[in-house]
Amino acid sequence: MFIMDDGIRLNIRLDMPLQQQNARCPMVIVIHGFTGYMEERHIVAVSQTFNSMGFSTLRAEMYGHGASGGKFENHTLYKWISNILTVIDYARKLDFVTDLYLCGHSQGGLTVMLAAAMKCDVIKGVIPLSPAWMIPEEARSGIFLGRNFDPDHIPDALPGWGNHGLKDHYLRIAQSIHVEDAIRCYNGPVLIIHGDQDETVPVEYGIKAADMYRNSKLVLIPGDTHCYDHHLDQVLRAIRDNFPFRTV
Ligand code: FER
Repeated sequence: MFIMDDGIRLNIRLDMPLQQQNARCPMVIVIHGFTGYMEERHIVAVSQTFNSMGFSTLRAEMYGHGASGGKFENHTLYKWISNILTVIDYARKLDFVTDLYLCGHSQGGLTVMLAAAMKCDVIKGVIPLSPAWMIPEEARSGIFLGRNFDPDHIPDALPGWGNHGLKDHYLRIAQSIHVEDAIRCYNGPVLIIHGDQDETVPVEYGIKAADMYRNSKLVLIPGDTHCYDHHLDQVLRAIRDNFPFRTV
């Protein structure tokens, strides 16, 4: 199913709770990471876990990803922010939805951290999974996908870096984002889950974010990687046991 964000179609998928008690239920919006999509193993598993807990889920694919519109090379964090704000407004207008939560993995985790601050009046809790909130800081210091560049002279294209060429706008926009401000602005419950062998987003970022949020809980998954190759079951259990911070 598609919704539009200012001319860009966004691919979304609604799943209802497995055993619905009432006509109305809470909802979790679930966002994939950089190069990700809604059918990734860990995104599906997390979404199904929420469904088993009595939540509806709305998985959404962001600009340049999955079946949504836009080219990968043109995606930026501002476009993703615009997309998720549109998804949030769509979810709010569904008449069966009670409380609204955000969950995102990696770059999607960063996106939900930023969006929660912007929509702190409507978002009841946030679950950032291995959130890639070092992206803006690294963009300012000249690191992108583990490689160095001159942060004061960003090349027009970021060529030959895997299959994932990106326009310079990605980094220029990333440089302008200050995640600490968003962390300070959100007072609701924040459950952060992070594998301590994450090869993409150092676990220190999960630890630091949990420390900075006013109302947070951190669950580290010993031995696990960025996409939970070894202990996805522990990630799902952490969600079940600690959902901010058990409301249903
Ligand atoms: C980066 C490091 C990590 C980066 C993106 C990521 C675009 C995100 C990874 C993910 O979402 O899985 O330097 O730059």
